[in-house]
Amino acid sequence: MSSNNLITLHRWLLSDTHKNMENKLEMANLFSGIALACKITNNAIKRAGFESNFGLAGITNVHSEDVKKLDVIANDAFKMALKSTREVFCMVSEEEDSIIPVSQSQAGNYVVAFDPLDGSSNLDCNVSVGSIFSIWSKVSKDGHNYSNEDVLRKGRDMTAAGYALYGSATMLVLTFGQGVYGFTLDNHIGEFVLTHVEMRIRTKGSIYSINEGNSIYWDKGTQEYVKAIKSGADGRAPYSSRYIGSMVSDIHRTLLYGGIFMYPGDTKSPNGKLRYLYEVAPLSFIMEQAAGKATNGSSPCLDMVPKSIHERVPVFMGSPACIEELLTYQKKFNHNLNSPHEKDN
Ligand code: AFP
Repeated sequence: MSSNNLITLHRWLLSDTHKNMENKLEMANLFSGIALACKITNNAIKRAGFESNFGLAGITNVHSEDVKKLDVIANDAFKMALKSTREVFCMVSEEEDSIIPVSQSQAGNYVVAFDPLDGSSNLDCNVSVGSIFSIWSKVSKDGHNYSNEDVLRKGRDMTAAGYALYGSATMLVLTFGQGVYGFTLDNHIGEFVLTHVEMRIRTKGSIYSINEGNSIYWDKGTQEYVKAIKSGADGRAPYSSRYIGSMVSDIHRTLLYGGIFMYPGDTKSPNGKLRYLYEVAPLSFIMEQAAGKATNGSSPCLDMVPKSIHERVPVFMGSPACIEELLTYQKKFNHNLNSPHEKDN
């Protein structure tokens, strides 16, 4: 290791970097739980081939998707590690139908929504996957009883958010609303170490990321925008296409190299595929904190309030100039469409 300024996640959380951060100790504790869950998940993924943990668990989840064995392991790891911090009031997981309670003796002040293993259809072929989480302060004043009000939250009211990327290296990228920081897991010492300080996305980029297999179903604005950027309209060089199909990986690349990630609504799925509380909202928070933009096509994603815990929303995020240009196409060609959020989920 060459750095002479070795800062672990734990030391960074307790440092003076975030002078205005309220409840620093609670956050440090909560993040030690998240880091633990990410390390357990990382280890399970890397060892899956030896421990027969690739493949299906034999059940489907609330979204009617086949659950993988590793989905179950990651979900259990997040629930256990978060509960044991005693900072969590209640949780929402991509893998579970309803709000997950925390017993009164273990309960704290924060609501955590997470996708324990996002992109899990990529697992069996060793393509990068991730975990995503968002954290809000609880709203309920009524002792231990949580309500929908605690979890159906506006993205902009988030306290913190982040993701783990299980790629060629494992990273934890997070924000408390004071910039974006990235930590890389040093497997030799088992610690996340600060490697990316104040991450910022490029103003412009020339990579687009979208599942083009759905292009015949897209709205006209998205179709015309993608046609323009890939054909070199207005004299520019055509954009490159990159799509992994794991949101964390596609967003991480977009954050580092610039460009645009899109999962629009379409005629098959009017609100797209991605879920607000534990995919779109936390990654929008990261994107805005890195000086990027995230929109549902008509308003910033962070200004939305979901109506249900697994609500899906269309999303376009990335370099600000790319998002601005996309919005001009949306405005020009989609003038007859309702706001995507208004459509039935
Ligand atoms: P899985 O967890 O089922 O692999 O879904 C991954 C995901 O939710 C998100 O990570 C991707 O960006 C998106 O779905 C990919 O969806 P398509 O396969 O429809 O392109």
